[in-house]
Amino acid sequence: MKLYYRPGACSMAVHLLLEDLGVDYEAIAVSDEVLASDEYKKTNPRNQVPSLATEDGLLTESVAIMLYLSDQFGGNLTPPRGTWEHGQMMMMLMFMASQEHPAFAINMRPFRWTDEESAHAGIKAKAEQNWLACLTRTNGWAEGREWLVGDKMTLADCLAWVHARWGLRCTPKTPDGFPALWALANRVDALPAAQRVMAQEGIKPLA
Ligand SMILES: N[C@@H](CCC(=O)N[C@@H](CS)C(=O)NCC(=O)O)C(=O)O
Repeated sequence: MKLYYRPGACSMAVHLLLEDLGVDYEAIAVSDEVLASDEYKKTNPRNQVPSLATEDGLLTESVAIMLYLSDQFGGNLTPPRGTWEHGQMMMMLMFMASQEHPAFAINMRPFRWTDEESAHAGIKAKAEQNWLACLTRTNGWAEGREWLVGDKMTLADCLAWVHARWGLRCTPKTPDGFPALWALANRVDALPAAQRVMAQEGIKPLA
């Protein structure tokens, strides 16, 4: 399998799962140039990461890739299907992927939502408000617990780790504004699998 990634992007959650599973894979860093190319559209039609190339074909969408890998290889990061814990994990993953992530993306690149330059600052500000509201919800889930779901780490923690790091680029930053989420991110960061992922991606550990 090949994982197409960019350092610190949402692909890092998939990368962490691959390392945790201990399966055979190759991680391919996608440069700015390759990401923008027509050729790369064959790997990801939206010119984004992650994409996972498998023997059966290509998969995109971080949550779909993580669930596919968990179904294929098992591992310890997914509660059994049909349990309350699985439902909770899915709720959190879908929330982070469909609401939290877009809020951050719109804040970072308002020019993708309008060509009207005068509107960019307003869109940016509103998106940051939305992002912070989303982090408030995620932080609430993390309060008073070691992991987001039940008493074990799940895929939800993998994605929360990545988003908590993105929150270092907004105000208030994650450590000050969202301490429970930050503590969770630090717990994930300290895991040997996460340390290996960061070493491969050239990302600085939090501590
Ligand atoms: N819904 C997609 C979102 C993918 C996405 O937005 N990827 C970002 C990195 S986190 C990306 O490739 N950004 C580069 C770009 O859009 O130019 C998923 O969860 O996989």
